[in-house]
Amino acid sequence: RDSSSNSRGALVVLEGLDRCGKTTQASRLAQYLEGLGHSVELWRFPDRTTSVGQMISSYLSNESQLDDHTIHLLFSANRWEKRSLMETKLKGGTTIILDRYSYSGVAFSCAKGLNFEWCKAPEVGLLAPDLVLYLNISPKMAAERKGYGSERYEQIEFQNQVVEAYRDLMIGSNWQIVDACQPMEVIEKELQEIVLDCVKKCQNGAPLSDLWS
Ligand code: 2DT
Repeated sequence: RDSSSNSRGALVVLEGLDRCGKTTQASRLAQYLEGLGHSVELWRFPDRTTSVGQMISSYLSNESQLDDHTIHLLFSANRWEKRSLMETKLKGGTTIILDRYSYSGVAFSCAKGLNFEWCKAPEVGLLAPDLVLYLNISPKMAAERKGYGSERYEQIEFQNQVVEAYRDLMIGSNWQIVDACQPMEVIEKELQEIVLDCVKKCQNGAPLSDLWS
């Protein structure tokens, strides 16, 4: 692995609907990079281990009710509380594979009818990812997968709204769209190629930047 002083890790985000296969693919990606000798960590948002994360978790499992704006800001706070650690890790050469990020924050809150710009505002200044991978699946296909329907947002009409919001976020972006209905191994290979290329670019000193600023 390249350990020159200005070599940094990559921030790689996986996004998509519930049951699109993000979590599986994120952990496979991390294993793959580790196997190549890269320093890599697998993160996810919401990070349910913090006290903010525990409030989010109880909301998601319908154990508590919160105003839509309030939960939006909690999701955002949950990212802000990890920002400095994230920066330290990346600058120290560790690549972070991230299962959901600000885009989920905006997409899910917009799907409830909150204003797009209002939703983006608290995310400004978080670290911008080097790569966003969107695992593309229709709400109908996702709903047919095992384990669907146990949490608050896992309803097909709502997921249709989420897709619309993700589409707004994709406009003018350079997200990589991957067909999430392909066999798992095919998706895995496709992701490996894209991510490895990104990791190499970041090693060569591409600077970190901020989200939406
Ligand atoms: P998981 O099933 O992936 O743990 O996600 N969500 C997520 C939001 O509404 N806002 C956010 O900022 C984030 C990160 C997506 C739990 C659910 O929480 C939603 C699904």
